[in-house]
Amino acid sequence: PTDIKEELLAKYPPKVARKRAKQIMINEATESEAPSEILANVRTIPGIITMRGCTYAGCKGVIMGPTRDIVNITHGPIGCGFYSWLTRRNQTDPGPDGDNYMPYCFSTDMQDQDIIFGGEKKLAAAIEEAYELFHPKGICVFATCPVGLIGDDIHAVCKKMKAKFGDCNVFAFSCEGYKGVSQSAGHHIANNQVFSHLVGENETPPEGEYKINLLGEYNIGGDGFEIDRILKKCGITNVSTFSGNSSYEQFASAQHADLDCVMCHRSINYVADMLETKYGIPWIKVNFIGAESTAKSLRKIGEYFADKKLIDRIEAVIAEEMPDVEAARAEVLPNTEGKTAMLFVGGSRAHHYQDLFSEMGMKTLSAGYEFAHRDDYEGRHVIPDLKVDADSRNIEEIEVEADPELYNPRKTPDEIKALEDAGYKFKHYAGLNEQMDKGTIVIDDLNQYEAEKLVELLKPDVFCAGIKEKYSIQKTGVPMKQLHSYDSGGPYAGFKGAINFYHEIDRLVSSKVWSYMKAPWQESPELTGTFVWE
Ligand code: CFM
Ligand code: HCA
Repeated sequence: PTDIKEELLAKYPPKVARKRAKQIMINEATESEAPSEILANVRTIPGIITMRGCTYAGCKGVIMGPTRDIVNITHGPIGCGFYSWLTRRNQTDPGPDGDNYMPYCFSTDMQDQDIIFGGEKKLAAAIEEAYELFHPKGICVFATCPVGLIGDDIHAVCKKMKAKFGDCNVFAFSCEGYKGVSQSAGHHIANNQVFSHLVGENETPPEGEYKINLLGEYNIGGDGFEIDRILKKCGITNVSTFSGNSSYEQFASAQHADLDCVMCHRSINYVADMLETKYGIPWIKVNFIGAESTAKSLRKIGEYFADKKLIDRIEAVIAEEMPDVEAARAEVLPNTEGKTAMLFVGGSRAHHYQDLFSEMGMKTLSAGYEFAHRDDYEGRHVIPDLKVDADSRNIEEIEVEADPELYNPRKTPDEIKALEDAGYKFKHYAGLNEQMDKGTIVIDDLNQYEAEKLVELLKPDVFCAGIKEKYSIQKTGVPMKQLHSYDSGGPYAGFKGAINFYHEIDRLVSSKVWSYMKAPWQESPELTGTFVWE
């Protein structure tokens, strides 16, 4: 692996190589006493073709994109709104008469004259038009790069419109694309605003027993539907998902849950902390990617509520669901066992999907995140040591205190301690490195050049990443699976999702088509020619 690291760096100028060297790590797993740090959440070096997206994408597309009954208006040139319009395959189920604005792409469609003379009037008119047409519960406005550059005051416009309407919550996000080093800053900006403008608004507690919130699940390819099916079967009430298949009311009711379950640690862990501080809701890390992980997560929820009725029901559900999973696993194992994978996805999936691959007997050779932070690699214990630089300082940390009326610790300190003494872990995430084998290669903010080089050197049986990587990887003759949009597939979460994933990966790694990727002249030298420059 050390040679591979050197090969990846060999072509870079010395300064670039020095920086990239800190973002490429030969995993020491847990054996080393002082595992080395990885450099993460820092700017991409200009000129490098990164896999990352922008802050606006993380705010508008990722966090707010899946909410169906808020009108999300992009204040900016049309490309920003268009790109972030359902390309993520976030699904929603409004029911027979629920509002759903997701099929619309709302934008102020800024033109040159708006950049020169200012876009506030156009924005106010767009908000007004949306209000007249739909009378939604909420309207959100998202800043794109030019908005920040020309200085439109989107918050003032929203405040004015909110006061004017009286019955519509209008607020804005300063999520200009350049605001942070990646999508991650956009998550933070979005979550802070949802927390300050929306959570806690609905005073009536929802019906149901064993109330949880699912934080950091975005219903891509219907993952959230499958998780909700399982939770419901277990008798667990999901008060609100942040933000897959979400609605205005769900966000507004989140304070009524008794446990927060965090799926995607990167995009939302700080919301779990804020919900605990303000309302007294404890949080745990869960993972519904992988059948074993799903069972484990359900048991963890059961243990928290510590009610025999719930625990028995969870066991019954697992017992009922697992035989189909095992049958599918037995079917694919002869084809998948011993095969290898690489996973480079945004912030969580590069970790979570390793569970599915291990269930199939497949080994992860190399993995990394586009934009996660050190805690997502090394575990939450590094959080106090994280470097605060100019870029991270740019992202507002909101001050949260216990709510004078609504703060209600769900468990007494003694109850928490009893659970912890029995090995139960609150607020705990060990990160990706710990789970990966010693000697595997962990790479932060992988780029196009390194991706191709890695594939050339290690020839994985499947490479997982996003749309920008898809075709360049396939051209090397290695099957590529998108772990963002799932191509056209999914769900892959929960029990049924695991079955889908096993079959999909079996199809990819067993197909012969990839061995025909060489062009005829690459196979037969008599067809090659030399280009001569006259
Ligand atoms: Fe969390 Fe996500 Fe991900 Fe993410 Fe994303 Fe996504 Fe992703 Mo694409 S919230 S970090 S910003 S799990 S959109 S649903 S697939 S990069 S790994
Ligand atoms: C985003 C969204 C994205 C992009 C996926 C991809 C998603 O980061 O803006 O590159 O294929 O999941 O849709 O991560």
